[in-house]
Amino acid sequence: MSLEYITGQFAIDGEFCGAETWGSGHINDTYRAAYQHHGAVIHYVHQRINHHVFRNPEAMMDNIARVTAHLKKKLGPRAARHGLTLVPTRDGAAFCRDEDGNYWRTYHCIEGTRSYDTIQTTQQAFEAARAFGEFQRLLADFPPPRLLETIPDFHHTPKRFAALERAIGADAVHRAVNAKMEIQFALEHKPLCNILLDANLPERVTHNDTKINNVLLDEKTNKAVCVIDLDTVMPGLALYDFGDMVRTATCRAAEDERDLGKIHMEMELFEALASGYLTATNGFLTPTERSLLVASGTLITFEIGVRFLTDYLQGDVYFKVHRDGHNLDRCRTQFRLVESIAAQEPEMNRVVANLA
Ligand code: ADP
Ligand code: GN1
Ligand code: MG
Repeated sequence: MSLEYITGQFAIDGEFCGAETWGSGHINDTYRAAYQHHGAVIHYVHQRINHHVFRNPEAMMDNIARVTAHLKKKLGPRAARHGLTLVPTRDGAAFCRDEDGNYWRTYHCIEGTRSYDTIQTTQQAFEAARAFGEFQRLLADFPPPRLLETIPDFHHTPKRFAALERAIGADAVHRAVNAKMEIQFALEHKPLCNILLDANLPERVTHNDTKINNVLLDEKTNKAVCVIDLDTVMPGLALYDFGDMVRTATCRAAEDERDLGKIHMEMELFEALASGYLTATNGFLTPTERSLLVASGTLITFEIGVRFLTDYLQGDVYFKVHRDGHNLDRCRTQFRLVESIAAQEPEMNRVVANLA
């Protein structure tokens, strides 16, 4: 089995004694493995990289190695718990390949933490946003060369929309008939696509996948400990990150909730989120970026909804699915959330103005 083979490849002292699947990401396969060393049990996180999604895993790992090294320098002694640490292979590389050609990497497991798939408290919203904001701040002086775009045009919403239009046109698996309302919603909201691109915002080093389960919180105190899932750290806009936080940390329902009555943007969670993000990014956000914080929430929620719908129409070729219609269910929650955010935009903007 691949996992057993790779446990021997990394520079880990100790004897492998078992692993469990870990987390609920839609792209990679993550395992938490236990090793015994001098009577103590030490955990490591092994990840099989989805190389259909990340077409250049070597370059992606080079990005991650550079980013984690930069964070380590900036964080100093705090780095062991507040930054991800890659475990090299026995040959000193950042990843290895198994007998099937899959790419694997390993991180130190950050103990005493957990991630949440859904937001539960205002404190969590504040903490997550503070951590992602701090992450951007620490990378504000990231030195050249420019990071590779691990997925080109990842948040280029007009191109995401064009991909949807092609999927509707092709209707490869004859599902368009099941998604008439969602297709109509998408087409009606097409003008949203250019909000951020038209604003001439500064390029920064950003995370690009700031959903709430991509930050580890302390199990006991709920304080943010570490930003994880660095595969899409690359040049981007600060608001891609804030937008995805609004998407995943202001609504208590799951991304794939079937009861759309549960999908609401909650002002209290938004206020905590904006407060956490502004606390950390005060020194560098421009007035234009600040003025588009709320709009970024609408946009990114729409964009991810468009991506789920595209994948549904293409036959579930990108995101992991666990039931029939899973991507359509996810698309529906996103589009409902777009409506909820859009309806509350004026009040959300007042909240931001008061915080500033
Ligand atoms: P994916 O790309 O599939 O989303 P992630 O890198 O987000 O994978 O990891 C999946 C889950 O594994 C996370 O949500 C988190 O709960 C857990 N995890 C990942 N890295 C670590 C780590 N270094 N220490 C502890 N838990 C981790
Ligand atoms: C994926 O890997 P994960 O589960 O953190 C996706 C994000 C989406 C998200 C939707 C590389 O994130 O872009 O916003 O699912 N990651 C990639 O839940 O496509
Ligand atoms: Mg993840």
